[in-house]
Amino acid sequence: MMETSRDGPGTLIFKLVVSGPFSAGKTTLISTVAAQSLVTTETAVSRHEDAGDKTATTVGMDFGVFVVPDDEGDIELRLHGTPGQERFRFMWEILAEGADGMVIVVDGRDPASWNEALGHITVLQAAADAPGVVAVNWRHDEATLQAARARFQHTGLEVVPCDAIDPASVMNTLVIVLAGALERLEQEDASMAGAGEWL
Ligand SMILES: Nc1nc2c(ncn2[C@@H]2O[C@H](COP(=O)(O)OP(=O)(O)O)[C@@H](O)[C@H]2O)c(=O)[nH]1
Ligand SMILES: [Mg+2]
Repeated sequence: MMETSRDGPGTLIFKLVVSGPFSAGKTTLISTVAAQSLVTTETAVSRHEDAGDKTATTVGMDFGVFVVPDDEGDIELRLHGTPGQERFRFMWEILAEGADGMVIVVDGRDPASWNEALGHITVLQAAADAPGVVAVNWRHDEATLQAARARFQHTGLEVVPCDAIDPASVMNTLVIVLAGALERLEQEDASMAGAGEWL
């Protein structure tokens, strides 16, 4: 059941989960479009973690709101970023509950990490029947996108190129997810209307 709701006159609210492997660009993607509202739990990377040159990591979650102006009232996308590491799996399930859409961020330079992304998708799709995309960050030339499409095809998620640091690119990605979520909403409205006839 969708948790989407009109919050007073005008604003339509969607819950989107942003997931994907460690360092793929989740926090970056959210902060690119939701910097003003960003709540993040970045902390120094502990020495036990293989972090490369990354100096901060997410231990909890990121949260940010991106508002899409719409003729019929604003559409508010509430972006919930999950911590990437497997030990935070329980958080993925909590954050996915009631989600209207998902964005799986992957590193196009590192196909080996896509298996981990597939694991995230399995957990998220079990927790929430929601549309979404695989956003290929960093490198997304045609060959990379083709490889990603082959790897993620069975998930039903659309594979899209995305630059997590580029607002226009992130907005494009979010609009694709939003379109899927709106389509679901219309389908549910239609089936609700059908159910109403029983009353
Ligand atoms: N140049 C560039 N840097 C990026 C991009 N996406 C992420 N980064 C950087 O890569 C590092 C890891 O990204 P982050 O968003 O923290 O990954 P997360 O673990 O998935 O949240 C950070 O230092 C980011 O600033 C991108 O599209 N372009
Ligand atoms: Mg992060």
